[in-house]
Amino acid sequence: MVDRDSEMWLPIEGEEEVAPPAPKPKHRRAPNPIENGYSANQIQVLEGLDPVRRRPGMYIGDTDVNGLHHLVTEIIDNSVDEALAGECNEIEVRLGVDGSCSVLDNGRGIPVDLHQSGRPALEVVMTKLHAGGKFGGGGYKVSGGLHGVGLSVVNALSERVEVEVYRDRRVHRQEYARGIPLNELRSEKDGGSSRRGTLVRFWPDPDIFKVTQVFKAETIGNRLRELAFLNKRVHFRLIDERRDPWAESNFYFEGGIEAFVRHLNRGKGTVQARPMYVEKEIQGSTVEAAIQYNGTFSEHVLAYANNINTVEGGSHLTGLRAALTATLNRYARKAGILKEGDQNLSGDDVKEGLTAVLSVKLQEPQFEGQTKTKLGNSEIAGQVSTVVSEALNQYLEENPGDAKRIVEKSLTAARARAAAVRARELVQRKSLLESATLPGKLADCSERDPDLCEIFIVEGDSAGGTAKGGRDRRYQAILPLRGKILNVEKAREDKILQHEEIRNLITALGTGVGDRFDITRLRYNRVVLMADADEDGSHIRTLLLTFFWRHLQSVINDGHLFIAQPPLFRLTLGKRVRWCYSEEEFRDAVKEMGAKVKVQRYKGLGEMTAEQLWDTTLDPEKRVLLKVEVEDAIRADDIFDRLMGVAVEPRKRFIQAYAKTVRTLDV
Ligand code: 0RA
Repeated sequence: MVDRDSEMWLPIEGEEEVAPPAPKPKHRRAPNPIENGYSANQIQVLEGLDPVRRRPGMYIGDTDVNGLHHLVTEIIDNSVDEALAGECNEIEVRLGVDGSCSVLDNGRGIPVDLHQSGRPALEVVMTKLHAGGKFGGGGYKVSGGLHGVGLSVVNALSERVEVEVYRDRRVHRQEYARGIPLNELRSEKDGGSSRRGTLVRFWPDPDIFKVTQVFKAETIGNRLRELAFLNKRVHFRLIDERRDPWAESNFYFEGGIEAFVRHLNRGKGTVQARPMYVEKEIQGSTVEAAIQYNGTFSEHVLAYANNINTVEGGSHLTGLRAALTATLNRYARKAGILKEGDQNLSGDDVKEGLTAVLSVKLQEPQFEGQTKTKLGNSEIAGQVSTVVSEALNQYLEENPGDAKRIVEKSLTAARARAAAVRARELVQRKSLLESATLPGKLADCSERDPDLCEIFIVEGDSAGGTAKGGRDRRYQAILPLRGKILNVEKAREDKILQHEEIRNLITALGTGVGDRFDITRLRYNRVVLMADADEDGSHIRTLLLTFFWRHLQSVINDGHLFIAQPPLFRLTLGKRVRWCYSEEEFRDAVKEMGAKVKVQRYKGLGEMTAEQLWDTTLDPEKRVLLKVEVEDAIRADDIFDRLMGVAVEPRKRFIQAYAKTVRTLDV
């Protein structure tokens, strides 16, 4: 496997293939702005895409790095639609030194014949809103509903786009600038080649995007890997021409989401030798599911509808869970593992150590919810449940050893859960009562409006003392934690909730935990982790991050979690004082201030006075907080597994690599 960009991901033996080296690039000129005037016809076209240029956020979310990558996704999704139609099995993405991104597929090619408007279909697709995927009557059986407007949106937001369509031994070309055709569609013989497909190359418009030269190979590679899992036997390739030598990654999975589940479970110990896997068409939908229990206590279920990660869940996920619980209970009764009088396993009992990927493809997906990532189609619940129940039942019958281990794991979970309920009640009951039962170590703020409040979670009592002295007590609370908190990746929920430091933390935050977690009860708008700038501090920070990720995820997702940045050095020259927050800044400052400068290195928060801590780290006017953002939930899970989980070997390397790049904590 060639996947040099992301060493986070290890190859799966035999699953990813190495493709032949990519051909040399043709030389490309830089994009030109619009050179000439345009005809009446083209003005109309401009009007068609004008809303996109005026309000890009409506179409691609934002005009930041995320929006930029959204463009790439839009283009790739069109090619994936073609693969869904069974017409394409190779998709290649290239990132050019000239700031371009190209997507090439070997599908049927965008139609080039005349549309009823009198213009070539390709031009209409590129220049009219909503003329995307379902264009031309033929359309697709299934299509990623979220991204329907694709090509024209990218065209509108690009300084330049070049399209080539290979069909009927001819190449058809057209270029555009900010959505306007620069010329008529041209067509010529394809030099004897009978290839077919579509090539779209675009240069994002610097007038629209805050940044343009920043396509992230890792972000795009992660999406391609996910798509390769979800669309088995389609080759995905990423070529980063900006690197020297070029970096090429290939993603191809014969086993589809079965390989995905193996991938998610690697290094976690298995309960089942191999995943249960099924793919079946039912009433016009395709249901594909892979399930494998591992040796951990966490649940990891990913649900997709038409390749879109439905993070808010929906009817398909309901169907999967119903099937899992019902089938395991039925089997456990039949096999005599559950006896008469024993309670049934609950939905929660069968979650422990569960890794599952569910992918449905359906005709007319309805996406609902806040972020349009909840599948609404009610018919799909029954379809998923039917397919999964039947396949899982057969799997259990054929693999009695695995079946027994799964059921017994669920039974153990049931017992542990009963204990956890008791432990949790202790925490919840406390947090329901107001400040009287807040942890004694919490130095709370006087303000009561959560929007205005911040809490600093500080390592150690001594640093806690300094922070208490330095804070603005009106709106800043301090919670000192003694020593290291528990590694939640290695413990069951009941153990976690018995841990005093964790209980203090949950009580102080006010949200509760588990099925009674309620983000609206969060008592502070900003939750700031403040640890020393050394290895110990970074370990503690990671433990805390893991805890938030696994148990209080909305605190992260809703943008409440931050990391404080205490300074590393204090430089003084006469009366001049300068704080430096990184080694780099320090080196530059020393160069600038000269050899006479006095240097003090700060190893811990405790070495600072209260006033210094305020000046450098607490004062909202001067401090720099890093917001914890999760760009890619799959990767985040993976990182935390590796950092904290059972696989010990890669852990150290990660803590080191990761602690340094904790800047934006792009997990
Ligand atoms: C509409 C109809 C047909 C193909 C496509 C669109 C198509 C669009 C894209 C976008 C990127 N790659 C693509 N490949 C195909 C079917 C045309 C036919 O029936 O020949």
